Amino acid sequence: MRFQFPAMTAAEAAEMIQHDQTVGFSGFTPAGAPKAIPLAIAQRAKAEHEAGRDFRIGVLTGASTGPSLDGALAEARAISFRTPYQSNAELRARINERQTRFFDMHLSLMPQAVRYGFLGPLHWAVIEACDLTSGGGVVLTSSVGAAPTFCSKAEKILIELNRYHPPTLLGIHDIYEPADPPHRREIPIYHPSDRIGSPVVKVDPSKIVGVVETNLADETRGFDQPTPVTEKIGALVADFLAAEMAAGRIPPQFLPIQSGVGNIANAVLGALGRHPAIPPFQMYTEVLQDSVIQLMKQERVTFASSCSLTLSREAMGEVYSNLEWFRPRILLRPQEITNHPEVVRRLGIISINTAIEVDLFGNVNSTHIMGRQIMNGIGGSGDFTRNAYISIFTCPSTAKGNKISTIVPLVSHVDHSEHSVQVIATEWGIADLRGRSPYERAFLIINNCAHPEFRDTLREYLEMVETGHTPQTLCAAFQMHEQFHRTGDMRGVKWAEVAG
Ligand code: 0RQ
Repeated sequence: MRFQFPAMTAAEAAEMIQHDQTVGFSGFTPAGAPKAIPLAIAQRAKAEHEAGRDFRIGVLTGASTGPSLDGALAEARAISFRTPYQSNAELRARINERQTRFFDMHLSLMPQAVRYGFLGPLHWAVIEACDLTSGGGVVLTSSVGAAPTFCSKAEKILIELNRYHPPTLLGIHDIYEPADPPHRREIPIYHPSDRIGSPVVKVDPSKIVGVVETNLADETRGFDQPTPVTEKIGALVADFLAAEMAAGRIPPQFLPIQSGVGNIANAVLGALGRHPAIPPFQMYTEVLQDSVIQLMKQERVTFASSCSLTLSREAMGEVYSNLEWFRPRILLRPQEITNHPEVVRRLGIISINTAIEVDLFGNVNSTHIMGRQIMNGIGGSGDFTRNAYISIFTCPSTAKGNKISTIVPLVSHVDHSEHSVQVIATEWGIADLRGRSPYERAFLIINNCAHPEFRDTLREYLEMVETGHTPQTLCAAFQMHEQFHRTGDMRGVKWAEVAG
């Protein structure tokens, strides 16, 4: 028997949401994000604006979403504030022109910030589900994100019942919300595959005020073909981890891997999967991309705990048509659990994330272009990096046709400090910063990771001072960035002119 919830159209659902309210949407990456209701809210906002009325809402999600959510609402200028992560070009533009207030948060902290009331009242939860069980449980779709917290804290709930996702997904989710202090206990995950919660989000049925039926695929973007640079970085990271194992610093059964989003992450996983010295391994991660599905089929990845299935339509089709095979191999959990510092530290995760720029001392900028324009956000990279067994950052050594060095004297924005970052990998090599002083780190990074065209310039930077624990020259530290602003090219900086 099913609960009888009012069926309605997306437009009718959107009508209920009022200007200035805060809405928590399910979804973590475009996986599992509602599509029809946010599109209808965007249309409503446009109509309100045309009628001369203000209409903007606060938007909370798990991480990024797809074009029907962040894209449409940003295009309609309907987002007053947004957290914790985004990756949509339209929304990025609104944020950088300060039309939308964005605050960049560690993903693991977002659900508890909602529960603690730090983000104000939550008026609505809009949740994509593949089924509503007779017991009053919501069966989520391809991600969990912060949906359980949104459901428990929101005043009212709207469900997008998306028939694209099979109801047989029941059992793939593991829903667990920690108690709040002073009653919080340990999170009882001792292996990536430990199941600790419920397969459904249990909600108060009286809060569900509408159900909108849809049949829509996730709006996940495909991947670019690997390039020589991404392939090289992948191979170097795989060789580095194999050497760590050979040296006895990674146990013979290996350790669980967390890997960020994007093409480099895909290439690294592919290389790990192919490496003859690396045994089949497990993932304890937040985003599961196509490469992991292929590695599971080859039995190179034996289990994956994730927050989302961020898969191309083809890979998703493969999982759904072989769900019984994948079911014992995949668990989807809330971001508060996938990214929880306690669990990351306990399991001994090897974290692999992408940097925008890295400085000579190991500080990493993952979020800002030239210190000012936000790209996406910190996402889960900080949750993992700070607590990892080995924390690795990857990036190409240059950007914009070699005009930008991603290795700089001082990062223009700090997301991950030198105290958390252990290993840097570019297409030129690996800098293992563990146990190295700032001065030693600087030479390792220049010699192993910087593009050859920038190495002399960076060495000259270090030679400007002979004392100090960290050889930094404040008046010159951003000279490469400054020159890029002036000329569009970081190459050929003359330090003497600056120092003089
Ligand atoms: O610009 O798009 O105009 O060509 O930045 O760079 O090399 O395509 O890299 O798509 O893998 O993204 C860090 C942003 C990398 C991403 C970041 C320019 C470059 C290009 C993008 P164009 P690439 P990717 C998991 C964990 C933070 C959060 C995180 C990210 C564009 O990986 O958001 O890891 N990570 N979370 O040309 C100026 C530089 C530049 C630069 C690159 N130094 N200066 N421009 N670019 N370096 C995710 C979740 O938590 C959900």
